[in-house]
Amino acid sequence: MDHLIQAIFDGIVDGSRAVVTQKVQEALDAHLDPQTILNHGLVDAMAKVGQLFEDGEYFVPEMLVSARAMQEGLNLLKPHLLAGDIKPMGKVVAGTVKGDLHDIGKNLVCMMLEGAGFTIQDLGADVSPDAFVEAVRQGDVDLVAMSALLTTTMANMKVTIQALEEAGLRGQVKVMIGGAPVTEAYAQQIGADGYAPDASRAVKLAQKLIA
Ligand code: B1M
Repeated sequence: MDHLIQAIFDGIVDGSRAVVTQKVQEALDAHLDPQTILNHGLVDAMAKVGQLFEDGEYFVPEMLVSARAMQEGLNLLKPHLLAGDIKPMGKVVAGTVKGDLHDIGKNLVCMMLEGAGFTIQDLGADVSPDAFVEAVRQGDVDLVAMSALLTTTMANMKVTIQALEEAGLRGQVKVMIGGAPVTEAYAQQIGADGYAPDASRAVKLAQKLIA
């Protein structure tokens, strides 16, 4: 079974959508745990891609094809990550903040939240503070979930919280944040209600925040 996980890992690193699709399907057919496929096949491989980029071996095009391969794998895994007996939870407005195009982590968080019964309004990537404010203004939102992967775009989480305050909407919603450069201390510093380091802890945090 390990050879399948290794093949998925290699498929992501090589940016081969065909290999990833085929091997994820084979792993599912072989009844491998979807969480194991996700964490060791897909997520670990993207960390490796990041390392290769840092080492100057990969450039943006390589990161992009790996990201596309990863998204294919995630799409296949999605139905298997959703819990069987879902009870309806609150509504989440999610997005990657302005200036930031990294959406895989945010997609994964949305997927897991959906699996836990939350209704998701996914605003996508490069989402302006105004777009978050407008979505909250439309009503019925319990939680705003913001993702950032760049140290340069993290600051837009703070700007978005300020925009919610200025619009008089901050009191109506909880705000949670995450993404590789984000920390608990940063969440406290900018007045977010919580921070989660990964998608499964994002689900636990969301449940806690709206309880
Ligand atoms: Co970019 N990139 N990238 N990139 N990229 C990083 C983030 C980087 C760390 C790579 C590196 O140097 N090692 C680096 C950032 C450095 C920094 O700021 N400190 C970087 C850079 C520099 C850049 C560009 C500036 C490169 C350039 O143009 N010179 C550029 C910026 C573009 C922009 O956004 N304006 C850029 C572009 C890209 C691509 C477009 C090519 C592509 C993204 C494609 C896409 O997302 N559709 C890309 C990729 C793929 C990466 C890496 C390799 C992988 C990111 C990823 O998808 N990881 C990344 C290196 C790395 O992270 N090791 C890198 C997998 C994903 C599942 O993990 O997103 O961390 P992650 O999400 C996790 C947690 O963080 C958490 O849960 C998720 C699941 O466990 N989480 C949350 C995320 N959001 C959350 C929200 C929550 C809670 C938890 O609550 C709301």
